Amino acid sequence: MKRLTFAALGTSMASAFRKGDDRMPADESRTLEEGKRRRRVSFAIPARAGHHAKCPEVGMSSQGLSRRNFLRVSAGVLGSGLLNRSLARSHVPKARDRRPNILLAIADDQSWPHAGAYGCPFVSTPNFDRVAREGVLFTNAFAAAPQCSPNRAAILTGRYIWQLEEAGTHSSNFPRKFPVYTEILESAGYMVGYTGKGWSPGNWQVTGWKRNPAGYDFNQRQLEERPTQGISRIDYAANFVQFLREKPKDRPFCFWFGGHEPHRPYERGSGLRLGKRPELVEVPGFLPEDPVVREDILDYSLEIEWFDQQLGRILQALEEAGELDNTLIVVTSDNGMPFPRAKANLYEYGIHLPLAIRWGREVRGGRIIDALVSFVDFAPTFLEAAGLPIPREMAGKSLLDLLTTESGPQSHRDHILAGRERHSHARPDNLGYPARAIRTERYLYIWNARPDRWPAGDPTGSGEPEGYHDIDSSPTKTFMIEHQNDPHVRRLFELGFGKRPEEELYEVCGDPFCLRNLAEELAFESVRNQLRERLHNLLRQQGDPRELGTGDIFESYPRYGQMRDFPGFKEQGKYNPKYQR
Ligand SMILES: [Ca+2]
Repeated sequence: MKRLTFAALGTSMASAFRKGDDRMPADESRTLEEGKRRRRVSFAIPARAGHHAKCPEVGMSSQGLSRRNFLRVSAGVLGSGLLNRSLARSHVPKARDRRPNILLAIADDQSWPHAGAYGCPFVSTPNFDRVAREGVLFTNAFAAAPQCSPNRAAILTGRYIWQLEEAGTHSSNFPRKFPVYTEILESAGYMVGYTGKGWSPGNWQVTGWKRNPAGYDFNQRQLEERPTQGISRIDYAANFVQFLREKPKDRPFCFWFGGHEPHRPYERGSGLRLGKRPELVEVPGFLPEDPVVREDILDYSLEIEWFDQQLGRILQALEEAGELDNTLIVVTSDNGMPFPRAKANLYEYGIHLPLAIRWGREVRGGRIIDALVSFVDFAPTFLEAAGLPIPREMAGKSLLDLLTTESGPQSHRDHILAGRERHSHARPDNLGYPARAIRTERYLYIWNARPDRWPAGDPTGSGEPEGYHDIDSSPTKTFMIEHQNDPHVRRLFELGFGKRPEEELYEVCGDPFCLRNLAEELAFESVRNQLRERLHNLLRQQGDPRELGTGDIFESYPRYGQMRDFPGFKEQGKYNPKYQR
């Protein structure tokens, strides 16, 4: 595969991100070239704890860009000739000659800054970067849940997890009654398939589905060799080619490429062994600075690169089939990195995810969009692109206007919502850790509905030595448990593993690692109160059982994954009668 030069651009942008103190509006789309030349970006690439990017100042627009700077940027865009193009073709025509194919490429457990296009210095993702360069790079895309199956269900249904009953909890079942975009497209004549990880983990058969909600299974083809023991044997690209071969020529397709990477377990030391450099790793501020952690992050980054290489092979197959430009391609992840205070947490590194979208000539390429977008927006986007009506039950909002409107400030939504219920079997009686969050451009407000419970799972009682089972087993987790009383680990251990107050508030533009809870600080009282009220109003409107006083129903839902030796209810695949209504 041809080596692309976009990674070099990403690196140069990375230094701009760190130095940048000048801001673009969050809802302003801009060109990558523009970003490169002017060296300005609107989001803070994470730096070590204590090094905080500036938040927008008073007197600037709410998006953080002064009127004067906005005019300068507009002039730059005009000078580049891009604005002229956009005026000539400002909207996608509604009626298309051919219905587009839909390709969703979704990694497993990759946090948002960890792609070359975002300036990450320790991962190389030329194919993600290509999609971003030839399409659009999103800097503020948010999962509906920080866990595999709940967020995947939100993608498929365009609904929030509190609207999905069993599918709102991890590794449960998927009620048959919820319409999913793959099925709507199939009814409209699309051929629908997936390779790798579809809607998972969980049991879809038990509720009457005849196939995985992500599509028909294409997982037969396997690799003869794989670079590490942690990487899946499934040959994603060969399975995609098989899918294309089986597809009748006159039918459009909808395909889900669900990489198993960078989900754990990793082959320990594989990053180092295959030449990754620990000194380039930027350890997020919520993790301790230690070689064990750096090497763990290297193993993670190696798997991100594997996913990206397979994406490259799939793009090549699309090109060879002559379908590249007639395919709406979405590249993203399902939740954040599998480390303490990231995956399964409503903090930035749990729900803020990478996203790039390409769609031939329908979406002008080379732009960065800072607008807030939610994963519940994907299903309506796919349906609208296919010329189909969007069911009323879908809570998301199509991204097509945002993608196809080329000039001027754009807005999509002024907040995103996310939530979590049960993750692993991590507490007595198979209880979960219910929490909800609202994220605006500047703030993240979290409501922990049961602060009496352990957010990462109970420390003991599982019959296993380590505890905290909502954190995936890993060298980093073990290191933090073993060193929890060391001075440089103690506070981070408390943040990642300890109990939390009912309310948390973070000013994420300056605190991307969510280390300083402002919820009890007097200066932020009115911000907290406003966000609290907004969140609860929205949840009430959407019928969230946690808001309506019937939230215990989530504790009743079956879990089909591994059960541990905690006291109380522990029957795999069964409803807990104690919490059924
Ligand atoms: Ca995942």
